[in-house]
Amino acid sequence: MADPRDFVIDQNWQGYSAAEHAVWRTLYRRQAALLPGRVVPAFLEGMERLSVAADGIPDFRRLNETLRSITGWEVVAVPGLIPDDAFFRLLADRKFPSGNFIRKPDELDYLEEPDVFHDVFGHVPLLTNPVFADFMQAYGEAGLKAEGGGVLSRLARLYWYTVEFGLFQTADGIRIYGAGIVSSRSETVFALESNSPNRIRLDRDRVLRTNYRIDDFQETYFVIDRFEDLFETLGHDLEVALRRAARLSDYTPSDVLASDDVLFRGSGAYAAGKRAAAKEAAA
Ligand code: HBI
Ligand code: FE
Repeated sequence: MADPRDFVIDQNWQGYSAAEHAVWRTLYRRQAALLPGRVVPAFLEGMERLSVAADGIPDFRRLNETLRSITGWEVVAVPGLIPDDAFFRLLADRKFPSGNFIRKPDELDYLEEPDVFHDVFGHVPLLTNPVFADFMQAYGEAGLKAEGGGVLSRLARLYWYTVEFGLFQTADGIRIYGAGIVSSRSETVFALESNSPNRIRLDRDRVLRTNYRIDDFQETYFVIDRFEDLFETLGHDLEVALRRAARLSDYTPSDVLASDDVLFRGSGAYAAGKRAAAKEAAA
């Protein structure tokens, strides 16, 4: 088992350049203008309580003083993606690993590895919500258990379609809460306003069988009504469900099933356009 302490590094907050703080401010201002009315209220409350800084990349030591006092979570710096077991161990200990680097000014909208803007701006505000905070810890514990069983890829789908790309049905309409959406200007608009993707009520066992795309907007988003729904995905014999999902066939990211509770049936036009363009380029 990898020792998470081998991956945790000093944030070296003093080491950020003025240009790096400026990248944060640009991204922050874009999202702060876009999110009201589009993100769940709990996220905006978290942003305010943490004052996830408009003025530059936050110093984790200061951020953690506040975060620890609210839910006992803290942010720790890591150099990039870390092994699954170390990732889960940290979550189980209420430590959220954040990349300490920030994207370059010429890649504001797309990057492959999670940077400090995705990790802190995207993930940390909801860690002030007690139910979401407990879910994240429980997910880490479930991950540690799943490692032995060879079913981790299925559990990762649950994280992907909730923590990273989840939508939330509120009395005022659909809102975003997944960090991958919240930290992306283009996907914030796409996930809510495009006619292309499907929006389907979250069903844990269905999601465990559903492949996802890491290179483009999602073709299907799954919708919850309350953060308690997330917590419940980890009960109901999760380990049995993971083994079953690993035996059964996978669904593609665009499949819509007869058993789905479909809130919005997407046209699929965005993904179809991308596929046609790729074919053209290859021909
Ligand atoms: N490491 N830094 C970092 N951030 C992640 O989100 C992450 C990781 N390692 C593994 C991992 N995620 C996945 O296994 C989970 O998404 C399931
Ligand atoms: Fe993330």
